[in-house]
Amino acid sequence: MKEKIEALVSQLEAEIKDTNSLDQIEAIRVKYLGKSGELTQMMPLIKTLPNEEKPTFGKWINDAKVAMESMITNAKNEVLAKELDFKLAKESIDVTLPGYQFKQASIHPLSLVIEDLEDYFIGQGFNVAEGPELEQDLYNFEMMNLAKGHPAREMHDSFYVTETELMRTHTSPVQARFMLQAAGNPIAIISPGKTYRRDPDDATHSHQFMQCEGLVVGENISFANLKAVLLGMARHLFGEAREIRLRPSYFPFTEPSVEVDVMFTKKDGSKRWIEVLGAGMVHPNVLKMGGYNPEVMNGFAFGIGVERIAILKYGIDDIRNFYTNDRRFLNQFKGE
Ligand code: FA5
Repeated sequence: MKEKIEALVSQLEAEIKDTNSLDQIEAIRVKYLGKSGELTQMMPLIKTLPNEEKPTFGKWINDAKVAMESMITNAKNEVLAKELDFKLAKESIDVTLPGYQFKQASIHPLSLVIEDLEDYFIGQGFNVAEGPELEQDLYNFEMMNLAKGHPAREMHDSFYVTETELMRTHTSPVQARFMLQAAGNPIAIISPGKTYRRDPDDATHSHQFMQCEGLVVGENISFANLKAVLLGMARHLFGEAREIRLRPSYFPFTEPSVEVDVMFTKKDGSKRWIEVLGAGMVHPNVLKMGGYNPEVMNGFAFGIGVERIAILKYGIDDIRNFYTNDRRFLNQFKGE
């Protein structure tokens, strides 16, 4: 009996030597120690033996079981160690390989224009202010001298979100917000940001575009001051010899109002005026609603179409290029 038990242990030892997977080891465990395993099947024999032989037989069986389990555990550990070595060898880093070339991104042309505008206006003593894109009718229209039912509201076809809130149709509401915040003190701010109108999308119009608002409030501000600031801006953006032209226009929040054209020379050498912004002297009603006495304080304001500037500066023929994230388009602005 003892020989038979020892033979089973030797048999398991021989079989387990050649294994190289956990599945094979498990199959061997089942073969010897499973419910109907070869060693397990010998255990009931104990009942058939005389009482004095039972302890010895029990010890043989138990020693064999312990030996088999220990061989199985060792074999499993060896396989796991081999698998780990294999994985580590596969994952090792070859430091002699060339490094990964990171693609350099470029700054978006609209951001370039905004940075350029900020450079100029901060140099002139302006601060940069911000306002929300989801705006109240109160700031977008009413405090801009466009009471409900004002016909000029038609010029801004709007995205209303609730009865009283809309996606701002221009950056001018920042004027109203900032006047209230400044509480009667002088102001010189610009405010670039996104604006939204229910305009059809085509080569020159988008339902979402960008503007840069400007507002100056103080004592004895003149139209000549407005013109000087805008001429300086055009020369900063487009070059020293650049001329601008002010054309009479109408905005409910400025009086008098102008549209400003910049002179451009086409490729064939011919020159033409191109409109880039609206501007004017702040309307007395707007000053009053903002908490200023128009007899004492006055000011000027302007609203620049950022895409319009980028189109002119970089010679772009379709406004939709700014929003479609085509890397062939965007890569052209590397290093600008
Ligand atoms: C205004 O929005 C005024 N708030 C500007 C202003 C501010 C005047 C302060 C006086 C004082 P206007 O609707 O003209 O004005 O828009 C200004 C500029 O935004 C335009 O010159 C144009 O360049 C740009 N713009 C208007 N609509 C669109 C559009 N759908 N897509 C792209 N650009 C647009």
